[in-house]
Amino acid sequence: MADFQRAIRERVLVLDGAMGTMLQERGLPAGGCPEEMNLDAPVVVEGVHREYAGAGADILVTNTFGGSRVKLAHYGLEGRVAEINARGVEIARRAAGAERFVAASIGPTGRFLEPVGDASFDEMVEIFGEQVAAFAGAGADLITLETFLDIRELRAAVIACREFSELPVMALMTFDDGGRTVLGTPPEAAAVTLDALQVDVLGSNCGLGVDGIYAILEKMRSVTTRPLISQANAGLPVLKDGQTVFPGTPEEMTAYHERMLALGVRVIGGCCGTTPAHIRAIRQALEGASCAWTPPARQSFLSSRTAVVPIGGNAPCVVIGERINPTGKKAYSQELREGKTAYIRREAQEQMAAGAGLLDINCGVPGVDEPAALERAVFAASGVASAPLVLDSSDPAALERGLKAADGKVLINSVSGEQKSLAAVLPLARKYGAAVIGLALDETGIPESAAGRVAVAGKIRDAALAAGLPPGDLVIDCLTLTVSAEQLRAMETLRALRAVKSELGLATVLGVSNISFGLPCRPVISSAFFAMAMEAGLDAAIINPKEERMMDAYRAAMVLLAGDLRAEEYIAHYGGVAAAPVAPTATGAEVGIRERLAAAIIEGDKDGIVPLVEEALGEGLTVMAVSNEGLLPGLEEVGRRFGSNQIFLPQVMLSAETMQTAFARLKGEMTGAVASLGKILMATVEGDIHDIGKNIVCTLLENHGFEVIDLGKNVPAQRIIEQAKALGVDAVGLSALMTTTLRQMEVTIGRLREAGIKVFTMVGGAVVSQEYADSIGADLYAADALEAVAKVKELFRQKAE
Ligand code: B12
Repeated sequence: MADFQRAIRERVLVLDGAMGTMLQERGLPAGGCPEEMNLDAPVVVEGVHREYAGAGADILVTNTFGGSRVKLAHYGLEGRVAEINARGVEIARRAAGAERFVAASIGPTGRFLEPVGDASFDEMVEIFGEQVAAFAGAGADLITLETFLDIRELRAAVIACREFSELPVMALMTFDDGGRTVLGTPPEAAAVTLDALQVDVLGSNCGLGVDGIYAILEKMRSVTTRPLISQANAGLPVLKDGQTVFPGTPEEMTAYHERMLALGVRVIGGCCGTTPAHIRAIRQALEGASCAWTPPARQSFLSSRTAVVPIGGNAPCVVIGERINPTGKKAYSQELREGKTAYIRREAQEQMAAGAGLLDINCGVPGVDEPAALERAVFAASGVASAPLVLDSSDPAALERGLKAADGKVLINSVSGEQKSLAAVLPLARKYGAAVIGLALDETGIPESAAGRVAVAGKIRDAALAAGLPPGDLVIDCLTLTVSAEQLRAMETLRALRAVKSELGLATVLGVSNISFGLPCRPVISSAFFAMAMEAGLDAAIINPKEERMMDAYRAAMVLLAGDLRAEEYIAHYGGVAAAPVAPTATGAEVGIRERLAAAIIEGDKDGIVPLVEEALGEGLTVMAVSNEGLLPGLEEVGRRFGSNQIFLPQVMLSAETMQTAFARLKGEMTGAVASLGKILMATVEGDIHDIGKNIVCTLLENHGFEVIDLGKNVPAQRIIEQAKALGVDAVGLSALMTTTLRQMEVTIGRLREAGIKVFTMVGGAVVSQEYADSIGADLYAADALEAVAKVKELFRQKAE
């Protein structure tokens, strides 16, 4: 184990190339299970490893990428996880001998985590843990987590590696040519999160050629000091005579070598399309190259799934929005009791719009299950806001649940100098890769003098270092006392703050507004204190960013302290206006019900949508008005934001589920006619999982007296033919939403004809047009559900005549 860590410090290691394509060339049938060959054809797998060893690879990667029980279940092999993964390590070890490293590979499961999917974080850790335990038992040297798209799934995999082994870990994500993972994570956010989990090497594989991977690693390097890994494809795949071909030559793989080495890339290998020839070229290019590298200076960051925020060090002071806290907020407290999240989502967005860089989340209300509430709150806030989160709780169980729910590196609020607190909170920060706020108080209370508070801060720092946290991830709160009660001691806080920075070199945070408690016009005092604290070096301020005076002080101090270079933010905010007030945000009562329905779809407010639909119906809106004037415009906006990269797949999925929930409720309002006008089979075609539009068409057809059999989504042509025949339907309706799945309509209609099944065929979906419908011989096309009903009725009427 120590060997690998020493080796990457001393030299640059060559990792091997693609496995799957090599196995296919050696007899793995298309659609076969590569990992099963560890049992059935170990000699073939070993042969591939030997070729890579012969080409000069220092690290051989096991044939276990799809070895989780979720992936193996596709082949009925879920009961053989331990065996398949252990064999994978043993085979690689035979080829590697003692002088090469064996890296045991884990890929994603393909399942989505809650709240988008149904897998829990703990379940994911357990699934990956099965593979990890097998690797450790079989003598792997390290684990490589590859091709991950979801940063939270990767967090679970890293934690499984730590829980079930002591092996070093490399963690790699796959980015598309827009520079983000499919789930919206940019390289910087991935790197901050993985760095905090203290993986040994991090980087990127697959998806891009060597130039694209270099650009990704450059971004990662801007936020991490850890060794990097590059595992590029052999160029970007192209279709040639119906076959996928990787055009990158072995020489092209080495084009970025010098720059890679200068960047601190310590492991270089290949992904899809690379062969032993590519690995040999990489090895040769490294001969004689200077492999010396000194890690850059460390700056601390926090991250969400889509963004990073620097904290401490050279970074400007960041605002932590304090409004998601039930203290003194009846409406939010009530929501927490009812398990709702509308307040959290609204405040998350409004505070960010007002200038918060981080969002504090507190769910502590008596009688509320705080761990469950914090998890819900993290999901809700992460769904609508890109700001990294500050988990605010004194209950370690709640903190742990929130840490599992978070996508990135959060800030824990807080640990104190009390032994019990240090013992409970610091291990959580280390395990889940979080930074921590340390309160300068201990068993004896808040020390009166600045020196006393600095001493407690020192104690917390020592405990954090002993727990394995980097000092940059500790942010000390010197505690704001109330000036009206202890006027002579107010400045003691700022003296402590300066000393914590200069003597201990730690970052600082303050709950600023406490200074003015008990005085009239509190923002006058609070904002002055805020500016003074910023001058003393404050790194983060917990405030209400919707309080104008506080943000005025913040923006002004940022200019004066050169945190806002060229006063850009200041000018953008105040330019042209003497002092532009923050527009009061519209409350629920001021916005029309149609807009609120649309907003609920955009935000993915699954809990809130049914009461809103009911409110709309109560106001006298028809079912069609709720749908066409409220819900659908919301979904259209979701589509626009998705198309322009403002939101990403998890948010679209939440919006889609919210839409389905709304329609399930609306369905209850429609009382269908009794007699059946005809029998219609509906399906979304194979390869396409969009079914919202098809479901609406089904509901309206039923409501207008048709008997509808809904086969669901992603339905193969064969099943549609079988069911149409077996059920003796009058019509078959097909839906498709993607250009890539359109052709399945033609295939299905062609097969219906070949099978001699005489039914009306109808087609629809955003990409379908009348022209296309005509070209494939469909009997009917409709642009929306209402038109579909009208046209189907007309068609059936003509048939009856
Ligand atoms: C919601 C959504 C999703 C949800 C779907 C959830 C669900 N249960 O349906 C999720 C998140 C799962 C999703 C996934 C993906 N999506 Co999507 N998604 C959308 C989105 C935002 C809205 C689609 C929608 O529901 N519209 C509202 C409904 C009511 O409209 P409609 O389906 O057209 O239906 C109406 C009519 O067409 C008609 N109609 C529909 N069917 C039928 C059938 C018949 C017989 C008749 C007569 C009429 C009819 O009546 C309906 C009601 O009025 C669109 C963007 C957009 N603006 O369309 C992208 C969009 C369709 N998705 C897209 C993509 C690329 C994907 C993914 C590949 C993303 C990815 N990178 O992984 C995956 C696809 C996975 C797969 N294999 O299918 C692209 C497709 C691009 C293209 N032209 O090929 C779009 C256009 C977004 C974009 N701009 O890039 N997506």
